[in-house]
Amino acid sequence: MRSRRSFLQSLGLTGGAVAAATVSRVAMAALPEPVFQTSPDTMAPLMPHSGRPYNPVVTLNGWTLPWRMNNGVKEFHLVAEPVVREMAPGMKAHLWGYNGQSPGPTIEVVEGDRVRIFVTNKLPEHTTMHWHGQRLPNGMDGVGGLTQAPIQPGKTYVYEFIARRPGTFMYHPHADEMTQMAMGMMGFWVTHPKARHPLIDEVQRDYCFLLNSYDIDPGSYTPKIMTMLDQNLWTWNSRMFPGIDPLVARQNDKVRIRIGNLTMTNHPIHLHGHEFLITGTDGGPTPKSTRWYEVTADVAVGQMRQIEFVADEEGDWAFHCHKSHHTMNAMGHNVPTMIGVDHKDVSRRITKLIPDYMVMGERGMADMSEMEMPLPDNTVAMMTGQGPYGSVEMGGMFSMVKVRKDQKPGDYKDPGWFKPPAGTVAYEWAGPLVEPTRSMDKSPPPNVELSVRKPSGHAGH
Ligand SMILES: [Cu+2]
Repeated sequence: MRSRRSFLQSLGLTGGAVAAATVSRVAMAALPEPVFQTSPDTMAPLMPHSGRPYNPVVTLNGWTLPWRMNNGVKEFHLVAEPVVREMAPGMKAHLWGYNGQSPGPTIEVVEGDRVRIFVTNKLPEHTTMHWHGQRLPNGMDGVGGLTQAPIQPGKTYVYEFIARRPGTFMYHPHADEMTQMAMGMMGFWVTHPKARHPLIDEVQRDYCFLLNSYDIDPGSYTPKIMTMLDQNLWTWNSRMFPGIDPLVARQNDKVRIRIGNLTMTNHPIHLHGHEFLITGTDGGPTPKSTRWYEVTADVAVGQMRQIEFVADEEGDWAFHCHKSHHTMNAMGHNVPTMIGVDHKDVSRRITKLIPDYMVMGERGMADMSEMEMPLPDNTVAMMTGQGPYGSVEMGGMFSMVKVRKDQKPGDYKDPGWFKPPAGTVAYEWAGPLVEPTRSMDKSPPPNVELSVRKPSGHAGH
């Protein structure tokens, strides 16, 4: 993770250039210069330099789009274009996104802001932009054919509306949606409250990310867009474990995590070690009377959930989708279950023909993460990620909430592995083992034989 300073340097925005008010009047009449990002790192929060103040969010493995003020209007420039996204070290995907990345940059505004967004289409086909969850004039809703003509390649459209409701939203195309969302076109939108809000608490850490999924064969780069449910890559902001940064907190920080789902299935997002409240959806803050504690929040397709908790337990707490197939990277489907199958004899015979033949899965699949099996180019092992005690055997939608006493306020750097106090880690029993006692051992059951009645009516033998 890089500092905000190096982020701005990389954007050429340090010094006076960051003060958008200095842009000349001629430039004001032109399109705002689009800002691009090439790094998949989590960027430090973008402190507002103009307009109403707010506490910015941190986009997991992402960034917030800078804006300029133009006569009191907040102006952004999104460019829809093909991008290369590193999904994890060792794997790059050829996606479609915005301003150099998939997902596109997060847009942060304040309740009551008048917002003008320029959308330039550099894709080979038409697109539109839908502002999911927003109250806006019907003609700004971005549904191709229904509320506007599609944006043809090379053209720029202007969307303008007032951000009326504070909350957690997203943006995505509403034109050839199946293709464009399967290719990674989406982004996050946060509207901050303009004043203290009875249902929106102040937090010290405010994270956001989108759930997305892809079907990219190992060794290839472009998603198979026709896949409906059997995607092989389950990602947060187009990143998969071990490529997803940890969510870092100082002990006793109040933490908010905003999650939106643009995949084709639901994701029960589970946090270890803490209970949280669901404080908001894309419909806005939830009434207090509807909140109860959970450790898993199911985020259905097209939904957003905003969870909040006090990070009062130190440690490296797993944070992941609870569908166990979604915490894995690309794997072969249609693999038979081999647990309990003795393939010694058959493998001896196969090895005579194929010397490199490997027996897999007869003790479960954990061996997969230990095997140094050669992988094809451009893929990531199915179960991987080294922890302090060995392989974490995870992939896909998995990360950690790292809570530390000595994490500085506003410091989002990965603090490394948790060093637990002595005597607080599960350990191996070193004493004698006892034979298991079962109630049936004392009085063996009578010798029961199954009497099978065949359909013909005759008793079987
Ligand atoms: Cu999932």
